[in-house]
Amino acid sequence: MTRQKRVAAVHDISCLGKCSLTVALPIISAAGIECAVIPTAVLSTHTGGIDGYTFHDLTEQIIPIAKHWESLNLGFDAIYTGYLGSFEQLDIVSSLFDLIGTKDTLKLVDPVMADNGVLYKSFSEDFPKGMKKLCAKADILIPNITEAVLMLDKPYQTGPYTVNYIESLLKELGDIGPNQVVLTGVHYDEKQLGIAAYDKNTGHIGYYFEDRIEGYYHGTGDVFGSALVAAILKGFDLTEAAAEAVRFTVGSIARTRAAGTDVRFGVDFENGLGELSARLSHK
Ligand code: PXL
Repeated sequence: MTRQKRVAAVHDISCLGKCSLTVALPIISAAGIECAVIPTAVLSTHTGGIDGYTFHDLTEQIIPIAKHWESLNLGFDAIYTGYLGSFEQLDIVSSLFDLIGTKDTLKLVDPVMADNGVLYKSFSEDFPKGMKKLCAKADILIPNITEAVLMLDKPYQTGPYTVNYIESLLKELGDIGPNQVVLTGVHYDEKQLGIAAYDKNTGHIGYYFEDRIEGYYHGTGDVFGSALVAAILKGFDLTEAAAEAVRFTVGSIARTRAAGTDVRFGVDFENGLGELSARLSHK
């Protein structure tokens, strides 16, 4: 049997609301991959549409945790970063890549900071510029369209988009540094929504779409990103991995819609974990 893969996931813990570490851990684990965690902050809930949340920054814990891990000589197949708790964490996470990563460690950066044209309220206006610097060190970048345009200093446009617009965004994101980019929220008509996956080395751009389900479902970016990380580590190529992650995310949204629960508290991804695990084990 080959050695079990190990990921370090660097996100906040929103204690309730199903996003960041509380989805990364179960999804990556369901694929048979060890998920070690570095919590960037502890919040009572996420910050999207829920008032009164608590927030405890954990910036000063990151390097001590990483140094302890470094002393244990374990090795990480991937480092997966998401929501960061402060501007200072951008540089700290960048040095974390060097502390616990090697040249063989895949660095996946989801530049979690905005959606639907709006920066999340916990971030200052200069956060996207700092995030762009961190993204320069990523192997795989996973932005949504809002995050992409914020980092490229372009105005936000609502869709449907043109092929030319999406493909030039992908190339400009590749120019920041990563070898591969998966852009979410891509749509060329009102009916379907999906991803575009760009490989800078081959120039190949792959697509995957599913029928759009109306409404805004919280935490789906993290559900998607975690499933993508799992599929990549299971050996799926970039577009195949992103397609698996879209299927899993859309399934989670469909169950939530059918249940009619409050969308602020996350999607029912749990009931798709068995199927995800089975699909990813076929590789
Ligand atoms: O799902 C992204 C996310 C993660 N963590 C926190 C958030 C959000 C989005 O709002 O508020 C704390």
